[in-house]
Amino acid sequence: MSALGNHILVEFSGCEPEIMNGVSTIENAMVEAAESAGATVINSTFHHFSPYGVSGVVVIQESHLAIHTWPEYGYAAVDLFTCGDQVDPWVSFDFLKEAFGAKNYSALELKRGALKLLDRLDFDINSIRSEAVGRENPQRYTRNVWFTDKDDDQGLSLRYTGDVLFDQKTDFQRVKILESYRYGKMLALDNMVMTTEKDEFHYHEMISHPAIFTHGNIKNVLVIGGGDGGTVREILRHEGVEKVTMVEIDGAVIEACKEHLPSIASAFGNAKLDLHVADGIEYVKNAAKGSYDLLIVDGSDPVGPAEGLFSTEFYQNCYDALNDNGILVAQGESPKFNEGAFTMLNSTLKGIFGKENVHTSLFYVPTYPTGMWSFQWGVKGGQNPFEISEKAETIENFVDAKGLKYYNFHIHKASFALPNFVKKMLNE
Ligand code: SPD
Repeated sequence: MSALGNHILVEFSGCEPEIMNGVSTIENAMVEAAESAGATVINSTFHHFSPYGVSGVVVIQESHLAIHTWPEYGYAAVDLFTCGDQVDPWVSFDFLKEAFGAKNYSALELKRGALKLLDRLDFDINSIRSEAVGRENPQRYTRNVWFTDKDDDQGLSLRYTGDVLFDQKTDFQRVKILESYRYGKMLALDNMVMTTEKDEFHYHEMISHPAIFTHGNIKNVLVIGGGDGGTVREILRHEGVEKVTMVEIDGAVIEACKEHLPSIASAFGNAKLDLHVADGIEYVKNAAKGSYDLLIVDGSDPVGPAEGLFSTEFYQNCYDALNDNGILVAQGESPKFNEGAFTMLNSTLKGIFGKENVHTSLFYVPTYPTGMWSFQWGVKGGQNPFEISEKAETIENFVDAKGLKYYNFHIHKASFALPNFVKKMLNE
């Protein structure tokens, strides 16, 4: 042995940009590359940068493996540093070349700690080792992988296990199910959080019960989107509801949630549910006029397949599909995260339903960026969501009987009270 360590500086290029931007794929590959060379992994930490790029390091008992990627160039700069003669960094090199699908590569090998230049010091390594045995961390290594839902300036990050339970690029979007430490399993579409096991009830109770109680006699419901199933689960808690038609554009979302989020996707077998995997925008366009008591738009954010769910034409068709007492509830974005979409939807609805017939409810969703989210309503029969005092007892009985965790009579009223800055944004 002529040196303490062997250090290879690697250039991988011609790699798939998608792979170069996948923080968990890269972390898994780096950990496996270390293990395949016979290294002992101590810890790994990986970070995804906005808008793209990954950096990370795997600390091994025999030194480290590190990486920095530039997906926009299909390029990764990789450092493979091992010491001793039991671990060969070239094994890790071969593994990563395959894992990243690198079309081109080069490597510079350096010997570190040339023994010719070092003097061995005299100290008792054996007693130091035996003392250290008692201090060993029973956990071999921990992973530090984060998922971030973000725009250019702000975001919400959740640490997750690093394992992706479902990952499919469909004709419409990238559908993923991950397991976060704090919020349980989570559905993400195009890397935006849609719902999580631990806080889904905030959203699903507030998208459904306030409108059902405000109306008082909902029988026929149309849900556009809502592929995770949480919205139809809540609607179907109401015995008076006779039929729910749900139109979700992406069948993969339904299947992924049935398999991995069964507590949310629990109503897909309900006999009152008429489920269509189809384009909701087209469905509403062709719906018979005056058919529905309640129309809920449970779409994702206004990018990708949900962009059309924020258009004037779509909401005019929703208006037409509602009967004279019908209520529309639309996923209304955030006044703190998507100010543009939030205000534009509000003015679109006011243009169609009339200023007095549009109401905004605010509620908290800890796993959506900024935590502050909205539903925006258009009412055709002049119902006022504030005027429900005589239904207080009915609501509280329902809340108790069904074990609701977010919605109650006071939350109903409070959610329509808007902070001054929001009123100003909406010219109210
Ligand atoms: N950024 C999140 C927007 C909310 C989208 N809908 C969530 C689906 C829950 N059923």
